[in-house]
Amino acid sequence: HSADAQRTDLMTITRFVLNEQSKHPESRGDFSILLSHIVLGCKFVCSAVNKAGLAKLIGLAGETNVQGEEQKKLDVLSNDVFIKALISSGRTCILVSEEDEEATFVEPSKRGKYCVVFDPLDGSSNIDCGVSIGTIFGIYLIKEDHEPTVEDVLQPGKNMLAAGYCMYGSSCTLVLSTGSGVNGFTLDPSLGEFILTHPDIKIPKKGKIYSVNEGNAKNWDGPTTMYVENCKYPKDGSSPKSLRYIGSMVADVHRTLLYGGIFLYPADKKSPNGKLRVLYEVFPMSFLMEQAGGQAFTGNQRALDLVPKKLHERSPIFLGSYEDVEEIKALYSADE
Ligand code: AHM
Ligand code: MG
Repeated sequence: HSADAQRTDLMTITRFVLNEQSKHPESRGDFSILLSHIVLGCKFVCSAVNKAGLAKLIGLAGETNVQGEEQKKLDVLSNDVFIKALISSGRTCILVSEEDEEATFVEPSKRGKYCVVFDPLDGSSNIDCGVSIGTIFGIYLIKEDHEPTVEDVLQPGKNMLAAGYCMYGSSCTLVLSTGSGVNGFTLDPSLGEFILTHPDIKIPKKGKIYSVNEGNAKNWDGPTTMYVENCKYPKDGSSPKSLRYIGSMVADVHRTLLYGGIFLYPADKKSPNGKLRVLYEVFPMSFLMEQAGGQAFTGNQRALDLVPKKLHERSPIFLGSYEDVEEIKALYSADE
């Protein structure tokens, strides 16, 4: 019975978000419109990523096309598509992208109340070998009583209204939270629609996997070193954890969300603030983790409490299952 309902009564992401918004009588559908433009960007990137290998074969990438212009790299192309889709939604005022040094301020005639921070194509070093990559985004609401400034996005992650990512993997999966839990949608290519496939995702309380670039180990600080040592040689007699590291944040976080465990990008001597960017990598993923019942920690505070001072600021990050993050928190507070 319910299987039949699934097949004939399709819960698309648009329908899902409209349902959610109808609980807020003040909502005028603006968020649904914004989201549908983000979804358009994701579908475009998905299609481009799927063709990436082929494009090389038929001579598209890195060559000049008929108009004599150089073909754009996939990350630049993805950025252009997202910027245009977001502006044309008529619902945004400030856009911060990993690809652009400066924030984009939307001209008044096309302006709306949302600020979107995003990494259009994260993990792009994985494109050429066909490994999963993704788009990450976070959404803030601006107070409509002033001209937009960068201060409107230099806000702690807990002020985000929504966050999500889209993973271009063996399937195309969009994971979204609007602040009341986390839901996952899978693109049905034959329909061109994202369908609810992972309702109300909760991360396991504790996991059996740790995920970190261990090649940086010689430069780690004490607590990170001790934590990873504990994963391999647990002192309490429990089994060691497995190591999984793709090097693509969306894929590593997605696995962590579904299977449990911990993802770490710690500080090290060479990168004292880690590698990952606060606004469009650390915050959205931390928002999703908390909404799924996990935690996100920077090494000295709850990640979502951090107040960024610069658009492209970095921070160390430890996120995942509640109990696993508790352990790293204990190591850092013992170290103080
Ligand atoms: P990018 O924004 O230049 O693609 O870098 C971000 C990526 C993340 O997806 C991933 O978690 C991390 O870099 C991996 O870094 P490393 O190769 O140092 O392990
Ligand atoms: Mg990135």
